[in-house]
Amino acid sequence: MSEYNHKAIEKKWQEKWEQSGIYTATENSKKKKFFGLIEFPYPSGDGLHVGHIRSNTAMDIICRKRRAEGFEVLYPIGWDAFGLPTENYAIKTGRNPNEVTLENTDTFRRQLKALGFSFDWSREVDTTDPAYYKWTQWLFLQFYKHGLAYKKKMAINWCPKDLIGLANEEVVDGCCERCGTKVEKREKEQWMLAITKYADRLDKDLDTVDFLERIKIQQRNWIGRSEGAQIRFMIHDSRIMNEIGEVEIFTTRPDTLFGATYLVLAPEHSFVTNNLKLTTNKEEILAYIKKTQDKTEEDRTEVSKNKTGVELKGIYAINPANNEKIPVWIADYVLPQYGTGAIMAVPAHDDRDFEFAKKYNLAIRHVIAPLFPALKDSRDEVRPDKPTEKRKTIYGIVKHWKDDSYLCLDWGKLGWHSFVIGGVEAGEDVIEAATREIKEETGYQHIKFVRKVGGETHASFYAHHKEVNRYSISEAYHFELIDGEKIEVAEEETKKHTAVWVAEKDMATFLNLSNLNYVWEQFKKETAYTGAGTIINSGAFNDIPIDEAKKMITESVGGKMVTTYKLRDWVFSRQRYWGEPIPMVHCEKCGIVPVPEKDLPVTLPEVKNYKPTETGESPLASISEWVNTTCPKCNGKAKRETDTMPNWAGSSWYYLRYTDPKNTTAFADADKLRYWTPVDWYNGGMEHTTLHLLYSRFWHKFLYDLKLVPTSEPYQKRTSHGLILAKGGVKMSKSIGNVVNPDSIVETVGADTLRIYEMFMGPFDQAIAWDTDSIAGSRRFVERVWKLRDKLSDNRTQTTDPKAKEIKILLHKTTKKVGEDIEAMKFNTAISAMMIFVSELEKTESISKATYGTLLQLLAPFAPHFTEELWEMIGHADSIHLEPWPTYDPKKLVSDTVTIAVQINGKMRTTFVANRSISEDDAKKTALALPESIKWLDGKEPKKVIYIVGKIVSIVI
Ligand code: ANZ
Ligand code: ZN
Repeated sequence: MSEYNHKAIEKKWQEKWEQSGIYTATENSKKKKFFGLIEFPYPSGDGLHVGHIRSNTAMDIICRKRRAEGFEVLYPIGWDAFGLPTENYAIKTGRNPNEVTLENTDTFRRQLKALGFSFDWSREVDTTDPAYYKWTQWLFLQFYKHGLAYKKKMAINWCPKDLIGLANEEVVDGCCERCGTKVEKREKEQWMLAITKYADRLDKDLDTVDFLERIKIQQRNWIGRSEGAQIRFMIHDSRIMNEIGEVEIFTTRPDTLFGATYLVLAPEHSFVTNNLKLTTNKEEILAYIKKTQDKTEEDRTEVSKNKTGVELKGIYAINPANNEKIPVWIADYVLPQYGTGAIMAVPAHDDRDFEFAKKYNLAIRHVIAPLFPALKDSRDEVRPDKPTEKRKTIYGIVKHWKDDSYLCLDWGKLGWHSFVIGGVEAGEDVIEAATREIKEETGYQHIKFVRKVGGETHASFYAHHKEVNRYSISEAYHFELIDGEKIEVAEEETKKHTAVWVAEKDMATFLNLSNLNYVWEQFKKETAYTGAGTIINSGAFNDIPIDEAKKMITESVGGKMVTTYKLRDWVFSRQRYWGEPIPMVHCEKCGIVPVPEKDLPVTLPEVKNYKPTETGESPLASISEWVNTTCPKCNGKAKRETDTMPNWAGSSWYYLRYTDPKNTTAFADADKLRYWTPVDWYNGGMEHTTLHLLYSRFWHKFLYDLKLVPTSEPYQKRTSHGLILAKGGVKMSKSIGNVVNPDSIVETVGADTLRIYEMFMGPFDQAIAWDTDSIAGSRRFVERVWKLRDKLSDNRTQTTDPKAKEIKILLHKTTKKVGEDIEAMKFNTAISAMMIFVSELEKTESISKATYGTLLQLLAPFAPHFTEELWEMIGHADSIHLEPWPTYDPKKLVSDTVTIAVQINGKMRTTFVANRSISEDDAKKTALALPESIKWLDGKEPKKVIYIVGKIVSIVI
């Protein structure tokens, strides 16, 4: 037998495949198409990462299976090559980034080819190639022409030491990534893309695609669609009491309007600047506004951050629901760009407002009561056939005079464990009533009121002792006993319940009704109640279901229901050299003029050296031969736009270019787009499922509206892989020195082994740590498959082998499992199924060529080289990768034999193999005749023999 020589085999087949072009996709095909996509790599100077291989192999497996299933498959590759690391490296070394990029892509190409991916290399694209970015610029012009690209003053991150504008990813904890200096904000005119115009469709159309649920959730969170109301509050001057204006707020909870006890405006809100003169604490307000400017949005919205604010003294607002005067504040936790930049604060039902109100001692009014219905199927479940009684009750949380324990009630056979509970009669003072109840129910005499605890809670349940349904409206009060003086409790009380002392630490487990547990939590630490419930303290709107009340309350005060989005328009400018130049010129006479389409591409100037400017402009601004141009409209003096596009530009449409990468008259031909799009399956990292996915969906929808692409969504299906981490579960990074170099692994064990290892290392969607030692296991598996060839026989001898039948069944099972697992991206379990199959084959005398061939076919997508070699060795002329995918017969999945266990006196002693249809009689007879049974019976008759069909014969001696 010949030795397995991975180097020779992999080289041989990579060359053959390239010559024969078996992976070249064609759109002239009559076949159904399949477009498989992976995120094209950024060709960094570090070369290919083992993480790239994980994603690429997965999609390679899927694409190879699709080819075998008869699809015309497009599996393309390219380079997302604009980017900061290359630019920074180029600046440092004084080289042109173009040159650096070409070097890097050469390395990536060589490495990817060595792994045997079935890419159609004839369709390679490179975002930095002028023939490519001509179309990125053309697409930008379409946005501009349709009013979706516009200029706006925006704050950029500015490093005052390096004198350079920083991309968000270069700002780490508010400091410049390179020098650690605190980053400042600078206002600059930026190009924007109006993605918000598509917010609604970007959200809704997620319903039409097959994306993993967690990906849809990320997209939706980023878009941040929120339904709410805009409501106007009138503002008055406190001294002369007259109206001075109004502020409109945005809320998702108009149902809580009666609980709005103050207003909060973003410090940047125009009302503040316009009315400063009316306030009596102008200095304080101005100082606070100034402080806000240094804060990032993350700082401002971080839940754990201490909330700060300043009251606008001298003015107040009117709550339109109840006409109460309420104070007006500014606070940085209210953001200027979201909603209307102003809120009504409802501290009882919003966490941030609650924290703020506690800190500044502002009023808290409860307008939603949590409702606790007794659980379905519980003893206390509400009985529809019984009447319901509404009852006001109070909970007395009664503390011991010196210990940390509380006086509670044990309701005996009713099963309840509660605080001291009592009813309140109409008109009765609640504290008096509570004090009376405590005395009556527990006998203690000296009671001191401490405080009220939280708001109302409501509960509905069946009261067995009264045979009615109760709807209880409860308030909780904290009391303390002054001393232990006590009288005897009346029998009518002790019959119902007994008073018990419960240590503080045991309270949570003692109380066994959810409403009481909630009250106990509130007693220990009061919080806002943000959930659903019953509307209270809201005049005519009490008891109306929340969803109805939202609309009714909004309308009653002249507000309107609106939908808002967190999504903002996309800042599309970068002050960088290494990006697509934005194809615009600034003319002294005509203003902003787009570069005519016929003059595209606007190419980057070929300069040896460039540096960031000190003014925050792009390095292009100081290359005067390039900047100075003529106006396309009036031919007068003009200057080129020096901002370039962000990294996301080229990747927003690259998948479209793959369908027609060499087209010089359009970004892609309409017929080709019609054949290939949408992408059928797109796999990529979770880190790209928010922005890149959203941006490209936005571009695609825009092109769809222009009738330039045939579908409204670019990707039919989107999945994600887990990251590969270094040993120990930490990130691979050059600075730690734990980066795994794929080249050396391919060299020593081969691409096939590396591919199998990466697919076998763990569940595909989960992060996993690299383990060099385990690669040996994958290599051994490859060698075992290689060795099996020694057992090949012709088919005739095979059929007489008794094990052959079992092998046949297992082959059908394995075929089914591998096929299904590939579709579910469970590559690791597909491989283990093949490993089990190989172990079984190793136990047989001989293997048929057909069985071996099928095994090779199942394994070929995972390990394309050596399976191809073996396929050829066993006499096939055509490539294994073009063979039809193996099928299985569902009828053959079950074995017609079973293994039956034999128990003697309850202990498993032996087994036997029998036909599945064996009769009870025969099963018993066979079991009794086994040597093991004869030994145990020792000549005696068994007392009892029981047969459990297909499983056990149990013999009792
Ligand atoms: C009153 C209220 C009562 C609120 C309540 C919540 C709970 P989402 O769901 O994220 O859209 N809000 C509105 N504009 C804001 C801004 N510019 N900056 C900070 N917060 C703002 O959040 C909407 C809620 O966030 C709004 O509903 C408002 O607080 C707050 F029991 O209004 B709510
Ligand atoms: Zn002009």
